Amino acid sequence: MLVLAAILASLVLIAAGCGGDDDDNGGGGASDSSGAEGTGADTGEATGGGGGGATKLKLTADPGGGLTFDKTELTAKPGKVTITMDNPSDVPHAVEVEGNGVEEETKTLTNGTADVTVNLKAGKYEFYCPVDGHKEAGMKGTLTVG
Ligand SMILES: [Cu+2]
Repeated sequence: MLVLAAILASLVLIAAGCGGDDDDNGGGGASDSSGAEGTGADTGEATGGGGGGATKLKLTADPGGGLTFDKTELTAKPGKVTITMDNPSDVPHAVEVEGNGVEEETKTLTNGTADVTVNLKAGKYEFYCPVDGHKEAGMKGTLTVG
């Protein structure tokens, strides 16, 4: 009987040991959560990297309400190009980028900034204000990518 009791006691200890292992597995689960956080950090890095690789350009509309941008020539490297339009006037403006199958524009606004991001290959593109009559009045220019 004493031997049997000793065996039973051993089994209980083994069972307890298994329980301990389960707890360790729980700890492993916690490690997985850390891994998920790591993935989140990676996404942040990827976003930061994309921002670093993108060309950022700025165009400012005439503060006095004239139909002009402050630049008629823009240059960028191939890839993502973000154009931020600053319109400090009460006249609504936007910026549209067009060429080589690309046609994207910012929203039209007054007294504020808007931006548009396009993925461009090397080549020449046109940028202009799509508001009626503004392009014809001179709110246009050339964006050279290369
Ligand atoms: Cu305009």
